[in-house]
Amino acid sequence: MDILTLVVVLAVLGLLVVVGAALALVGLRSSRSGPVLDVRAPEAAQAPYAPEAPPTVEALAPVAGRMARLRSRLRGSQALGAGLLGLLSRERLDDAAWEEVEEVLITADVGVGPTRELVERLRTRVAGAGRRDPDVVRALLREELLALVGPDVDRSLRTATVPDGADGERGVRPAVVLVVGVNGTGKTTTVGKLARVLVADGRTVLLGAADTFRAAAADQLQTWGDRVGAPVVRGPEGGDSASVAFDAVRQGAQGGYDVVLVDTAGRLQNKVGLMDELGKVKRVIEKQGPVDEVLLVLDATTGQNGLVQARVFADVVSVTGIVLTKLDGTAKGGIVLAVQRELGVPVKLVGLGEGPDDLAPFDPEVFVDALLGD
Ligand SMILES: Nc1nc2c(ncn2[C@@H]2O[C@H](COP(=O)(O)OP(=O)(O)OP(=O)(O)O)[C@@H](O)[C@H]2O)c(=O)[nH]1
Ligand SMILES: [Mg+2]
Repeated sequence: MDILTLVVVLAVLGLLVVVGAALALVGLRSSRSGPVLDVRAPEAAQAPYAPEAPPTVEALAPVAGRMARLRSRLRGSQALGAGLLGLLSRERLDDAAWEEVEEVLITADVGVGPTRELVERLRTRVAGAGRRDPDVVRALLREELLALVGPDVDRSLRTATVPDGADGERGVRPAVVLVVGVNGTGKTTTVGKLARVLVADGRTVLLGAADTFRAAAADQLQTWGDRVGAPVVRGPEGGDSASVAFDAVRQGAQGGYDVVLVDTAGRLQNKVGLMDELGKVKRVIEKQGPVDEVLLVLDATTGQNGLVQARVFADVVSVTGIVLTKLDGTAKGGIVLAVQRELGVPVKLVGLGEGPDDLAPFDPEVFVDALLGD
């Protein structure tokens, strides 16, 4: 009898275990089946989202450390560092040797003024140092190059929203960035890359396609906007670029955006009509409030020619920062020194390639180390 009871109890327990396991399995399956079901019924699951689905915004590679890529991309830069160090480590450093140092620097687009200054200071310091082993010379050269680049200059981009002085009630207005430069320097690409960094930083960005010369120009900006999740304000092809810029800034303020980036048409600095038009673009925007940042985009591979452009643009729109693009395609990084000296305006960003993440905040130390082929 007792044994029979035990057998019955065991059988009941066994049954409970089996039923429990089966229930657990079914529960697990059904909880997993949620998303699967959604996928099988796209009409029901996706319909409400589809019309407003944001474009697929690409993930962003970290901005920090991007500048370090310059070392490998500043093609042939080692030649500058090695050339200078070779010269400076010579047994005899006579006038002829110093002239060669000057030549190397000028060939690297450092510019005559900054080169003279650098050589002057180096001569004094090398003479004072007494010994001239490569490490000492290298340290001196690094220090002097860095001093010339300006390690303490404020290179921050004014892209934070700004307290709206005109109407305290409204609180803040978007930061307005105007991007200018000659044809093909990389303006549109820079606007796209910059929008990408800002959006990844949690900022809302509106793009203004004030390059109304070609429909393709606005399309190119639109492609960037779609990639990064920033809407684009466009105008009719051949329309007035100042009014598109004005609209973009107005819509940026009305829509509560953090930043409005305005792309402009490439124009040669010697085309007076086009330069006047650029001045108008800026003045028209300023009817609503100040332009916080005017970025002049210069192609590093154009060397000293870039300086001529820089001067004229600075006269027309008072540039606040320089974006030096295509540094990946030149051995002549010295243009950084020359252009800053020329305009008294810092290089704030550098383009290191055509890819979406190839834009870096300019870092003087990393730059000098890249020049020296550290
Ligand atoms: N290697 C390299 N190419 C770049 C860089 N920045 C831009 N480019 C390329 O330069 C070309 C011109 O770039 P855009 O952004 O269209 O130049 P833009 O100044 O807007 O040209 P316009 O509107 O015609 O005046 C494109 O092929 C870009 O991919 C860079 O930092 N490195
Ligand atoms: Mg363009």
